Amino acid sequence: MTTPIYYVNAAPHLGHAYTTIAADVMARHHRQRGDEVFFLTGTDEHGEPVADAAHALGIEPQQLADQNAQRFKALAPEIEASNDFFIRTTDPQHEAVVRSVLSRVRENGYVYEGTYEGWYCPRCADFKAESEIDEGNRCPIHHIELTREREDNYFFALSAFQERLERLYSQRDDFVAPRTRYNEALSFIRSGLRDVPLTRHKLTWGVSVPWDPEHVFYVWFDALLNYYSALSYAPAPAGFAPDGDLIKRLWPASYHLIAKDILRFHAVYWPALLMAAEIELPEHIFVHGYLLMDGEKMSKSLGNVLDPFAVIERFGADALRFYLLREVPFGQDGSVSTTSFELRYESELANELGNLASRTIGMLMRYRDGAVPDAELDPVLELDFAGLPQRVAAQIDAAELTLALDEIWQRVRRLNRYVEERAPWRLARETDGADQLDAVLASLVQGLHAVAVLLWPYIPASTERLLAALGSEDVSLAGAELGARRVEHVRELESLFPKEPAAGPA
Ligand code: ME8
Repeated sequence: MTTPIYYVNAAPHLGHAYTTIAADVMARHHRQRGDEVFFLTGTDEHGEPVADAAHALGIEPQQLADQNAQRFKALAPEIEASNDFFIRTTDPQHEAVVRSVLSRVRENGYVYEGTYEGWYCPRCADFKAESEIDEGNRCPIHHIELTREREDNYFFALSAFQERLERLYSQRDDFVAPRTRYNEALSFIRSGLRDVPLTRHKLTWGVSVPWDPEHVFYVWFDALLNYYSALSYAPAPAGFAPDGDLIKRLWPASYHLIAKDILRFHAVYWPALLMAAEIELPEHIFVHGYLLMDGEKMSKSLGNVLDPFAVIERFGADALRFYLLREVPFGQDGSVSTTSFELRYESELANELGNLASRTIGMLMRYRDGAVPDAELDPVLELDFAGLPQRVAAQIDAAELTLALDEIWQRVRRLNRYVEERAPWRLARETDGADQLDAVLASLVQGLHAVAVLLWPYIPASTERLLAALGSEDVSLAGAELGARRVEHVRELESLFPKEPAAGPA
């Protein structure tokens, strides 16, 4: 499971946090299923975006890279990302893999010398096709004027892979998801592939080309190879054989998660490059949309960023994770704002989940001293929960992280309705209500346990607190079947989502 590696030309922002959070949800979900998971993220440190930003600050690119890589590295635990490794493309081990793989591509006959001329966006580090250019000769993403570049380069013979890529897409219709992105990549391929520069002559900030040290590799080829190179030197995660070869064990990657801005690099260049190097292709590329503020893609260069650190400081990382995956249908673009964040926090996390947990535990304490009655579960609830873990898993396998969350959230709401319908406080007053009250309390707490396990990938810290109060630490997905793991006793729980969280800027 991988995220893009982020440029270190500025500090991390919410867009970066978003992809890493989504990848983390998937990584945790697969760990819950008992799958062997290696979750990779990191920073992309070479190329023009970083060199230009450093020069503007009057410092060396390496210095800027060191500063900002630390900030990206620090973001991961802040957002509760459980990544197994953090790669930096200035790691010498990564650079060595780049040189050796790209030399193999050359030995295989896919590299030649030529002259490139075209319109270039230094912020994207990308040459733009005529059809992509905005009015005023501007970059459609960064809105800056494009520069005309003419350079003697080594080229990668992308066009040699036209047929093989078309075949790949026709044989594997789940190679890119969602479908709109699959279609977009395929139509780019069908429109006719042109060869692309593999090296840059004018730049010095990059991995030097072993057969011609006057050149550095074009940053995208260096960057894409991170997914592969990391496995050659990352330490084995806990539970893996300590001296095992991670490439043999884990390659090909199961899921590359990206946003749509870098689709072409991942869905076209990357498989072609791997074919040229005779390396197995990844299984899936999952593509999400943009977080928008004021209708624009949030980005460092546009300056319209919502600071994830500030949000986390006040509301906690779980609240941010939940909000992003709930508010923006995963795969589509969606607007985010502090107003809608606060609304969801209060109405859903505090009033729905928080209340469900506190009233369920509160009633068990009040009526049964915290002991969960050993009663038959209510068949009505059993029906409502039947097949839920399987449905959630199927949604996540289809890159539907928001729909999966909604499946779970409907059960949170169902349990709250169940409390209202069965009114345990009334049963407690009735002289012959004890058996019924037992059944209602037992059913409720088992339902709460099931949703806590299912929500764990999304909101790990709060569900771990909740599960601890239910006397259970096991988060494996099998425990999300209603009643699969009996809760016997509950303990007091401090409010999961306080209504007045720590004040501060958000
Ligand atoms: O492109 N909405 O790095 P980058 C959603 N280094 N996601 C967003 C976002 C937004 N507003 N802004 C950024 C690069 N992202 C290259 C990648 S990979 C081999 C090299 C996320 O720092 C999203 O995942 O510009 C997007 O694809 C990525 O950050 C781009 O990060």
